[in-house]
Amino acid sequence: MRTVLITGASSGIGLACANVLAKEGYRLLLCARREDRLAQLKKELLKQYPNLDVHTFILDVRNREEVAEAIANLPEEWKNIDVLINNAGLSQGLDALQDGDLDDWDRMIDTNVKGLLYVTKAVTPLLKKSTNAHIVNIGSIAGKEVYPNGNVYCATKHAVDALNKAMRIDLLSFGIKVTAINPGMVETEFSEVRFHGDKERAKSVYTGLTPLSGEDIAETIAFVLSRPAHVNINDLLIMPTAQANGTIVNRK
Ligand code: NDP
Ligand code: 8X3
Repeated sequence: MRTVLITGASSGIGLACANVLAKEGYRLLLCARREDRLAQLKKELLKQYPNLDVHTFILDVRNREEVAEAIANLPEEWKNIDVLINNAGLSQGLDALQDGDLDDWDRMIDTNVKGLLYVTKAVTPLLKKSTNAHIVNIGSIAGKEVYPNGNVYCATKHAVDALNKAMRIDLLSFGIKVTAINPGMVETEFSEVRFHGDKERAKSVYTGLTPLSGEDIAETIAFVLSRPAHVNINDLLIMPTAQANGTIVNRK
């Protein structure tokens, strides 16, 4: 039975991955900053899958000491990680570069780039021991294109794109698979976080179209993880049918 560590499991894509991979029979290591959300998720998962092996812990991926300690202090039976899903991430603000907020920039760079690196560095020694190791990095269409006012968020996701390629090179000799999943619009808490809690503005992002759901992405990840040992899917770009690219959307 494979063990998967999912960062940012308290919401959206990460939470959907927890649900889908629980159904697939994985052992789940789930982390995020919001303890109450993780506790609730664990309760719901165990209600649905009473035999599920699940362990949750609080983690702010921006804190390098916290990341190293959290992984080092995992209970012994949770140190056999096979799959890492680098999902924790966020966008903050949607302003022209000259109007951008420096704190928003720091939060995005610290979470999406540095956090992903800290977690990967801490978990890699455990992945090296697995005979079936896989890292899935959640990038974005924003890592493939730059759209108006996307500036720093796009830069962080371009960095994820580069790191995904770098990991595939550097970890090749250990047999660790590395996959980038790059979604377009997925309706999660993402836009609410981007717009600093403005629910109306967040909702308007998805008006007049059917966006992707967290489950759509989670099911794709389950497929990627289920390929035979000799097959790796390097990079996937997944969009709602109504979205052509980062800027062109067909709203009805
Ligand atoms: P959500 O806001 O619903 O979920 C984000 C998750 O990341 C939450 O569980 C949050 O948990 C966690 N997180 C944020 N900051 C930190 C931190 N410092 N330390 C640990 N965990 C953190 O958004 P999504 O599910 O949509 O986002 C997941 C990933 O998907 C992100 O990397 C995002 O960039 C990417 N993505 C999203 C798209 C979309 O349209 N929604 C499209 C393309 C990519 P908590 O707050 O409890 O810490
Ligand atoms: C999230 C999707 O289009 O806002 O990465 O960049 S988008």
